[in-house]
Amino acid sequence: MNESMLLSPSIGVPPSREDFLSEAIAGLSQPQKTLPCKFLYDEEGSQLFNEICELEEYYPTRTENQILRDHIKEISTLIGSECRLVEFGSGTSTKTRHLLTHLRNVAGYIPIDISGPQLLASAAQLADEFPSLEINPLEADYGDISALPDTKQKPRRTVAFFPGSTIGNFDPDAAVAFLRNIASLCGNNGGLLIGVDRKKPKRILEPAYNDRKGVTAKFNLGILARANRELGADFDLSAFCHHAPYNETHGRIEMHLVSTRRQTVHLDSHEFAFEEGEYITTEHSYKYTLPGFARLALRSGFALVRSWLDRNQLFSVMFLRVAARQGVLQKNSNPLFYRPTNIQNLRQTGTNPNPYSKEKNV
Ligand code: AVI
Repeated sequence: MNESMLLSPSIGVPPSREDFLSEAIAGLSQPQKTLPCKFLYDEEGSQLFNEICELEEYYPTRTENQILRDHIKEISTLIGSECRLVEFGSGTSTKTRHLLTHLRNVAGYIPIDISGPQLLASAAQLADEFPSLEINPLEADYGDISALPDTKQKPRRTVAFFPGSTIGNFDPDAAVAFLRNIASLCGNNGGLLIGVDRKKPKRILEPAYNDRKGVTAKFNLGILARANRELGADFDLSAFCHHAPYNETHGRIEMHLVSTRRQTVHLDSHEFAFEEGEYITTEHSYKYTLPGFARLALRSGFALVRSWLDRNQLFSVMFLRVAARQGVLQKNSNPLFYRPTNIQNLRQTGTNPNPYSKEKNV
């Protein structure tokens, strides 16, 4: 492992046991009990999530991969050469390999992930595959990054990569705050390549989050096992079950852990009473229409440049640029991106008529 493969320690920090404890107590004390989804992703949770990505019912991963493969030339051209590529929530960096193979003269790759062991293992593997690439892994809660590590080669621009529709795991106002931070980290001339899951009927969405093999259930229940292990809580895992309905009003999948009986759970000096049927919300997964996401991006300081869909129009990949202040051309930014983006007139590829495209319920 070379010098550049050491985790950058000072820029972002992974959540500590104290963070988990205080956030769990705060979440379980609310009228609608919650546990923050970031705590689903410890080492075991990250591995289970990798298994979810392979499930037949879970279409986002393979669909996004297909879109990236189909449009890699155009995507690489839009990103351009000599970029510093920053991946938020890099996991196994599987999707990035394809991008790194096609991008020209990459100034450096910065994978950011909350799970240190997985981050280091995949960074080490990438370093073998791309020996001349500078890789600066950052173990951190990617929602909490205040600066990015420098690269030895001066980048022409910084482009963030946020695949997998993880943006859907933020409630919309939090998504705007998170994207605003990315826009400021990328700075003038920056870009964002992002995967966004689309609104579609329940009959497709719900099986994706309630798989027959029970992998998602195990993933969800894992947060209770982690609270027992790390915080000394006494959740009885056999008295909670996984349920993930689609809430059409909010346009989101909601992951619940439903108490199957009346019970009391102890955590630190706190007691949490559950009625039978009462649930803890562990994750939201918002789905977007194209104009709906373009509006959210605009609120966040990004303008949509281009979007791509798969042939069944299940998933979208979008390229956004950090927006110039109104009417002002930014110094040193790429003139290619001065075209104003009209969200009424979005360009997208995908030739099939969209079977779900009512596009009014954003
Ligand atoms: C990480 N994130 C995009 C996944 C999703 O689809 O919202 C997390 C997940 N939860 C259950 N299945 C997948």
